Amino acid sequence: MSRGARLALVSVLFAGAVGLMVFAGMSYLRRNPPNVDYIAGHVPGTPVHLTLQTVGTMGHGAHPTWVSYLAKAPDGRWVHSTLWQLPAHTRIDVTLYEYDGATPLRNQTYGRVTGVGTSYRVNGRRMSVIKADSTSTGVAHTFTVPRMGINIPLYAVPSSAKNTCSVAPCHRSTSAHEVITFHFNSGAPGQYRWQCFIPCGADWLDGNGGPMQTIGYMGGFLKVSA
Ligand SMILES: [Cu+2]
Repeated sequence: MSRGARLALVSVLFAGAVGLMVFAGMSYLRRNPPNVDYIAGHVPGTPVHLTLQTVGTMGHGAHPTWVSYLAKAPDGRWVHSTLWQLPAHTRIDVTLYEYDGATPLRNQTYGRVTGVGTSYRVNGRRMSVIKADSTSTGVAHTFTVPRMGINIPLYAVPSSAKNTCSVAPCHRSTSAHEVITFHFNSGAPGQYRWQCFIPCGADWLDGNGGPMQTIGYMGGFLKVSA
């Protein structure tokens, strides 16, 4: 084989290897959690019940130590996903079971309830702001949808709680939790980014890496369509 032919062969093999690596990387990045569908079976004009939970550690899967959201699908299964398909112009009644402890607020703004009128309740009690002036109680996470002007601080389980949950999905009957309820209108069709704004990615730079940057854990999309 001539020198030129060998060079060409090596180039082709190298390009092939690079292509494979790029493909593998892209398919890794494309690997999204499943959509949770609240549109199929929805009766127009009736509210959608969106039941969520936040956990301090997933306890299994790709990242067992990460904090996470989970959603209860209409069939009652807990799904590890933050991509939720919602019908447009519909009242969304949210019940969120919060199982995690507090992370100090870096900005008191995220302790304020906005965008859901006076509907916000913690364990049935109406509140409009959660002050996180100590590390024993306060805010665990937020549910924030910037384009809708929604910020929901999630009241934390106190650090004195004994029966804390470490493996998701957590259960109300066995683990310490807070119940947060509110409602909002899904509005016009669109993809609405939502995320937690408490830097809860422990062990990452400023708490903003890992679960804070990964769809399926501390952020996702409200996929609103007609
Ligand atoms: Cu969080």
